Amino acid sequence: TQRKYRADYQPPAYLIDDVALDFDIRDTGTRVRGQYQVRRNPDAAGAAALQLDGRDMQLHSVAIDGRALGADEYELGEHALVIAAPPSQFSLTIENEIDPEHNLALEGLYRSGDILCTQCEATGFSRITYFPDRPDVMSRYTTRIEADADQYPVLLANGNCVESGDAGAGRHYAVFEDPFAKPCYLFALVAGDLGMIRDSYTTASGREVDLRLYTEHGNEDQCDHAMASLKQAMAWDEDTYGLEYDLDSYVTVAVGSFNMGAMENKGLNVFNTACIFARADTATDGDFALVRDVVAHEYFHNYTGNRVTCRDWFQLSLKEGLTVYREHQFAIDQGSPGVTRIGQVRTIREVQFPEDGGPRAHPVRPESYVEMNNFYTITVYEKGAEVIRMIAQMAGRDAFLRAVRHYLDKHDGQAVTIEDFVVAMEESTGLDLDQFRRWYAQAGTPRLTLTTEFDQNQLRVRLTQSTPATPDQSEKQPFDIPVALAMFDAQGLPVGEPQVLRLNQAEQQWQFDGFDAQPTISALRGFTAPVKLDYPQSDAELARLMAFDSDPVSRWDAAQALYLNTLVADARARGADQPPAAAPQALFDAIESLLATPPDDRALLAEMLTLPSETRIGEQFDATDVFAVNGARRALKQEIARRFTGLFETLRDAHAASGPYVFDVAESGRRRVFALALDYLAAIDAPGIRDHALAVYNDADNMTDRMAALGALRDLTGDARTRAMTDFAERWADYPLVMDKWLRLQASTRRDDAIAQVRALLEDARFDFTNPNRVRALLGGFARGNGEAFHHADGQGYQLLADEILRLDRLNPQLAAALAGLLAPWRRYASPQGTAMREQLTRLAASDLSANTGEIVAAGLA
Ligand code: HT7
Ligand code: ZN
Repeated sequence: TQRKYRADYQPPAYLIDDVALDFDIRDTGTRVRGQYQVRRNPDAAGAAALQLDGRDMQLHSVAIDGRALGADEYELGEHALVIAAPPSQFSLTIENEIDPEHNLALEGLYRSGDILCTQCEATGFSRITYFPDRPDVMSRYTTRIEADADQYPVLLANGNCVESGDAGAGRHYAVFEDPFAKPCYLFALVAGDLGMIRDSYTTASGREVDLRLYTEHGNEDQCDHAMASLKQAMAWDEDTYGLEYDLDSYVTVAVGSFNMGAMENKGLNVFNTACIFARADTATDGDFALVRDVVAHEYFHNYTGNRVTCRDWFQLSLKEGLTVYREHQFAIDQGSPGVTRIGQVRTIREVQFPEDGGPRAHPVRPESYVEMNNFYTITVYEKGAEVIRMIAQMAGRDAFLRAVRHYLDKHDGQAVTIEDFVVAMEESTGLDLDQFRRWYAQAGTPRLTLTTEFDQNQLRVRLTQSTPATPDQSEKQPFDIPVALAMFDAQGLPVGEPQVLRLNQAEQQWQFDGFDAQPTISALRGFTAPVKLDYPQSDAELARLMAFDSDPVSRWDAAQALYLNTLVADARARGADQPPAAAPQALFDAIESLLATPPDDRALLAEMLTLPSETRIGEQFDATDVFAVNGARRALKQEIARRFTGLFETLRDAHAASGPYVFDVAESGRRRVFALALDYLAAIDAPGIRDHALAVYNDADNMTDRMAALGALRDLTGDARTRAMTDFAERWADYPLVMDKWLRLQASTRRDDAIAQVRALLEDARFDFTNPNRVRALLGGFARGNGEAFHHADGQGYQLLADEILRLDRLNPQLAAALAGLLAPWRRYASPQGTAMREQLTRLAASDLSANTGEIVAAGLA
């Protein structure tokens, strides 16, 4: 396996304008016949060999302009077929055979239950046929599928069905034409016996689009929310960007075995059922929001990704950063903008910052990779979206929307680079993004410090920035960073206008005049840049901002900072075997006044009462002492619960369900507060809480309240817990996605024999090692959700994970590599944990690993 470098990009030697694919699906294997119209690329210099990528398949024949080539006329390797000097224009025919029934990597053509489906991004097409598997080769596709009519009554591929009929011997066929040229990673094929729901959408210009959503029979009643979300997304893209859908049909297929959330294949999206199914009794509010946002995300790709695509995979954030940004704006427009943004900020801080500070740190536009599948990262996606958000902020909303239109018009039908995008932004908005481009090139999270001086009615604000070294990048240049700032007086009234300071040097100073008294500063409001801000504020100042900052994100942030002050001090004390540090009265006073005058947005109240996660607390240390951090967080939670028991009971009762389930901002906000109150009461095993939670579990008409009850009961031993968990497992035995919730609960329960419990579940019939959703629920639920067992000093948690990574790597390297990512940042953990994690990485490194897992393990040990 070779490392690929961005700097080595060469245009393809040959272009393929038209592709005709013929799939003959049989129980024994699938025969693929591809006919390609190939021509020399006039823009390519140098060698004229035609490289066709391909692996894990059997080649039958190769022909040029109808003449079969002898084996000495091409070179067949493990990963490619090379024709040394073909004509400058010709028709190439390739016949090969693939084996979808035994494809557990879930790339290329594979089986998921009753469905045969494809996953081609990033390089899965080269598991289907020999082809230049790179996004800058764009072709028009015609696809013919033939299969048994009973076993596969539904046949689908990209574009419009132009012909279908009987193929004799109980078989049938269908032919599809996609009028848009596309890269092969957007190719899709589905065959199966499927149920379907159908709707239609009339575009702004009056075209009718046929909307169909397929899934295995019996699940149709879990698909309505996804369909409604699709129509919302279509309308939003028209209203916001003036973008109308461009084909006559938009087809979605939900499959149970899928490595990621969903795939935006042109006109034929394939989804993980976890990102489609949502019914009140089976899915939580969080699931409903996830489905809505992923459906919208894949739809938005139709322009940002499909109509304008990436030149090479180093440019992945071109489509993903922009599409995540569009998804974020869409989600914000669905209601509760503050709380939606808080969720986005939390993801950056709790997932992206650790990646950016660990062994796998890489720029939004990476410079090199071994296995592209390892680079579908939170940095490329979410930091990429934050970078776009900064451009949008600097340009202003309307100018930004116009600039995106300019980019899409200018590059329609092309495969382009992030640089092309930035140039289009500059051309349209007039912004100078010269220095700003460093956000794409430099890895690592900038650290800002803010200090103030107040003297004779004048406030001086000084900001500094520095970015720690990351693998392969020791020296960092200053970033161009927008830092929003507002000031408040002691009564909470704004002083002056909010400002956006632009920090673009290592150190800068600003002066503000005309103050009667020193104001309280609200800095980095709304999280204007993905940076860590070091601005020590007193508990009193934070309590003030928490009470009256006009920006909900900053109110929440002030609450988080207030909690963090205590949690960090306490974790530090515990880590040094000193007596625990007590929380200040200011913190309890702030909670009291929050409960006395809560914000109207109930979800915001819940957010403000939620303590920073263990990960966020751990991020404040160079090396985390997991037990000290967990201990500090648990102690503060219990202290708050003890002091406000009565108020939490009142809160719980005032926010209990009073009617049938509805998924909207008000109702889901109410349910969040209800769950939060249960959680606090359970933290101290408050009198009556077990029976109360069991009653909630029994009476709920929806999964959100049921999960709130189970979450509260999870760590409370006793009859109520056993009864609820047993009932849950029996009631939902036939719903794999619901059973994933159960697996997660089991794996994350605090108990002395947690590891034995996980090992037993790995053998349980309800678990399936070949299904990524099950694996993520059980092993992800354990490693991420059960800190004390996973990080137990005896290292058994790490050993369990490494055992399973080794087993999984032989079946599904993509998934195994993702799990290996949990061990890679061992340096971030204090010993003995850090050393024990490294031992398991070393053990993995000594094994015969896939390129995927090998790359992650090597990065961890570098
Ligand atoms: N563009 C899609 C990425 C994706 C993917 C990548 C690697 C392997 C499997 C995959 N499934 C989907 C998803 C998206 O960002 O919309
Ligand atoms: Zn995407």
